[in-house]
Amino acid sequence: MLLENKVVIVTGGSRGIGRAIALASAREGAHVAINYWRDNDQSYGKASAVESIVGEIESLGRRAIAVEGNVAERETGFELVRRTVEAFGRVDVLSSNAGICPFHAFLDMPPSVYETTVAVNLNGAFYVTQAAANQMKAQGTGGAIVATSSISALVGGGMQTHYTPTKAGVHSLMQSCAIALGAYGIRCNSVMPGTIATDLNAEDLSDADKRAYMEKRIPLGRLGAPDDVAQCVVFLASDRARYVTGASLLVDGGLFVNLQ
Ligand code: RM4
Repeated sequence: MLLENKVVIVTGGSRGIGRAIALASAREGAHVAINYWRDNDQSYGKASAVESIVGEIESLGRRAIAVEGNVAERETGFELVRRTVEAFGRVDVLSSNAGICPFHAFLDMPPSVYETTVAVNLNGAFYVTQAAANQMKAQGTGGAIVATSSISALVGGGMQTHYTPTKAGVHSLMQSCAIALGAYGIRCNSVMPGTIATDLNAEDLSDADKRAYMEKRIPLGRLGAPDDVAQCVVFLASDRARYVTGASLLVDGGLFVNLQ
């Protein structure tokens, strides 16, 4: 078990990549605190999504709590850590995963779309990392922070001018936190998912031509699955990555390197 009896916080943990991270962590022996935030996407029926992930983790013989909160608000991170410590006594791993990508053209993008994306993806990552790192420092036994950045930290997207800078920022945040927190034995790394089939991009990929274009560009010939990313997060969170900090790991099927 790579995370035996570790306590793992996952933001955005009820759906998509975050849900896979929560399950993969529990399968490796962790207890999990799942952050989630209501949204207008009723396809999951938020309560059912949250209840089902908690139930799946408990069926593995592990404990789980669900804590609602918008990571864009600074207090959410500190409340999430407080509730986690209240339930499990400590925090060993933070998966700073919550993020949104409302695809939108650049020239007519409303300020609200830009500002909300920055607030959730970048501000949220900063605040929850700060809260978890303070708890880890107080515990005195180190810890691991793994942020979900993106291939979009390295390359652009015409409909993602608001989103790609936030993913570049998350990547850079982990690099600087690795320096700031190394003295406390807290490792900070990021994963860079490529095109992973989740509800984040379901609408975008519902365009058959777009989906075929993306699949053709990926050397491994398929879109990623959430668990493809989760396995890499578990590795970076585990003691197998004990000498890895400030690093980033592309999880993209070869998409980034595929020029021709
Ligand atoms: C990723 C990448 C994918 C997109 C998701 C939403 O960073 O751009 O292609 O589907 O974001």
